[in-house]
Amino acid sequence: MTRERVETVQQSKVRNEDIARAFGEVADILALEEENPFRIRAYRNAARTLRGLGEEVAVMIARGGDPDDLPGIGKDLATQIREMTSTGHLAKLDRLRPEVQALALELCHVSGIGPRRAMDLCLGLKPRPHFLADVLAACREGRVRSLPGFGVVSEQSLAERLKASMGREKRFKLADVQAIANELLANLRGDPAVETAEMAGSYRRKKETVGDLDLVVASNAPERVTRRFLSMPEMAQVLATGRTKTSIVLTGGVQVDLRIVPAESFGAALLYFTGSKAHNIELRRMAQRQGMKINEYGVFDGKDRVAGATEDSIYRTFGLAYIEPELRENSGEIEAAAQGRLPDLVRLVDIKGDLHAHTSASDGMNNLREMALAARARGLDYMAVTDHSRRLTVAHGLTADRLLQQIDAIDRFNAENAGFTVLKGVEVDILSDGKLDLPDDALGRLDIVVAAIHSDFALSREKQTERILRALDNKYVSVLAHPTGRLLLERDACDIDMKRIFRAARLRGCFMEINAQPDRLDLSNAHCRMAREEGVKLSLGSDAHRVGDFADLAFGINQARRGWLEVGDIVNTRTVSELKALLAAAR
Ligand code: DGT
Ligand code: CA
Ligand code: CA
Repeated sequence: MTRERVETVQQSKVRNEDIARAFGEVADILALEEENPFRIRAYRNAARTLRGLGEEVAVMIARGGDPDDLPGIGKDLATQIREMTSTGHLAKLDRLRPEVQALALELCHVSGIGPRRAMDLCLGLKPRPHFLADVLAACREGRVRSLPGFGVVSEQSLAERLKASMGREKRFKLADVQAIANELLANLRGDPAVETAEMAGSYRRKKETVGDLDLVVASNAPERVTRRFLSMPEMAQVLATGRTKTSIVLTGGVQVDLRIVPAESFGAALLYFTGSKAHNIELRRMAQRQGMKINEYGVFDGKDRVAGATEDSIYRTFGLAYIEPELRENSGEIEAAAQGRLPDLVRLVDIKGDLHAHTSASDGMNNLREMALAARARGLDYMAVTDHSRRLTVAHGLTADRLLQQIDAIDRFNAENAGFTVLKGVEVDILSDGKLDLPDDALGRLDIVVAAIHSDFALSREKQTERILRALDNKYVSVLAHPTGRLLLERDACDIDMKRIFRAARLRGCFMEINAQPDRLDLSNAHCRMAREEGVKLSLGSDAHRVGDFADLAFGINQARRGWLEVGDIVNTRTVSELKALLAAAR
């Protein structure tokens, strides 16, 4: 690299995350305008590619690379990436983003009314609304009922939903704040005045969504640490700042609370700010019963601090085993720690294979070989290829014939690549009546059949449950994929009788998936725990659509751990031959 180029790179402040966020917003707006789903998808894919890239695309361009070469990024998007890295702006987004669209988008998200109606509502109201509060006021003044498509009843229900959701806080998916959390930590850890810095709160408990980030720092120079924190490049707004406590909002809208304590209190502060609040309250009760006091500075027996530097020392003071952050929800973990029967939680390194992955034969971005080699490079021993079935035409779903061709291709790959196994599979669509989208003779030729619903999410509890039970009745079905269909912060879980489904699955020898896509995380932690109690085995799947997506397995492991799961609960902790035997036994 020439000196000049190095300087350009250093000057370009546009990070992959900024471009990804802009692309995500373009996709949201296009969706609002009911644009071509493929264009929308192209933007979302590009955003994910950028987020998963090891290198800043600005750096790549500076050294002569072309974003056009990145998977899933065509000419048009490459031009937009160049535009953002050189100007910091995306003119397209600025054109798309007049206030009214932003408001309509927000209205869709919070009120559940469709994109068209939201748009009509925003355009129809005079004076033009700027905030949700203006729309609420219009409802209250009776100005919405006279708009086409609205009436007194819909005006009233809109007002109620607006009121309810405006009281609700905004949340972020864990995957969307991970990069910024790491950046904050790295920045603070770079200061010699910082002895230790850790993320606490729901982020450390690995909840699927977080309300804000909580940072705990050990330092004897809090003023200096605060100054550094306030001068972070991503800082947008200071909410409050004092000697040991500061709250800011970052440019992406995430709030960060910082607490600075002396090193001898670090464990106590980390414990306190990791929470959950319910876990803290239970610990405080326990301390009181033992005649002690606990707060963010330590555990005190009278005036003596008896613990505080580490979390471990605090739990030990109360006679408890160390409790992993993922378990700290006051759902039995404190009793279990007292009785020495905490679960030995599964870890990412225990996972030997991935049981849900797509290739470019359906809607994936990489071919079979690229996916298999990437899975192997991650240390996995096997991977099931589970492309979509024919009914999902948007996803280029496979017919029985194309599936047979893929089976041959997998046989060839396995013959040429010892030491790694590609399992033959499919993600077969469950039709609305519970029948499957491919005939039994096709399914019978596979090692693993992953079944999933992709439509009719709003069926009644009774009908939805019957639909899934019918699908599970097919002896070839091995896994129920993303069982509730939820999309985090977007679509609620569908209404099903999970206990009945778990019981049927156990009898059939069918596994329940933990889908590790950070937008799904389905099953949830609560359902993971329920599955374990019902004796159903779980199957972890990345649902990868590109080579980088295998990293998402870590998000699935978070749910598994939050659901108290151990190695034995998850089938793909087994070797490929053990797994094959298990799959075959269920038929
Ligand atoms: P979030 O941000 O909504 O995803 O959830 P958290 O758990 O990160 O909650 P947050 O940020 O409000 O507070 C961080 C931690 O601080 C929380 O997990 C426990 C502790 N904490 C906050 N408020 C209270 C409280 O009123 N009592 C107790 N005992 N602990 C609290
Ligand atoms: Ca928090
Ligand atoms: Ca907080």
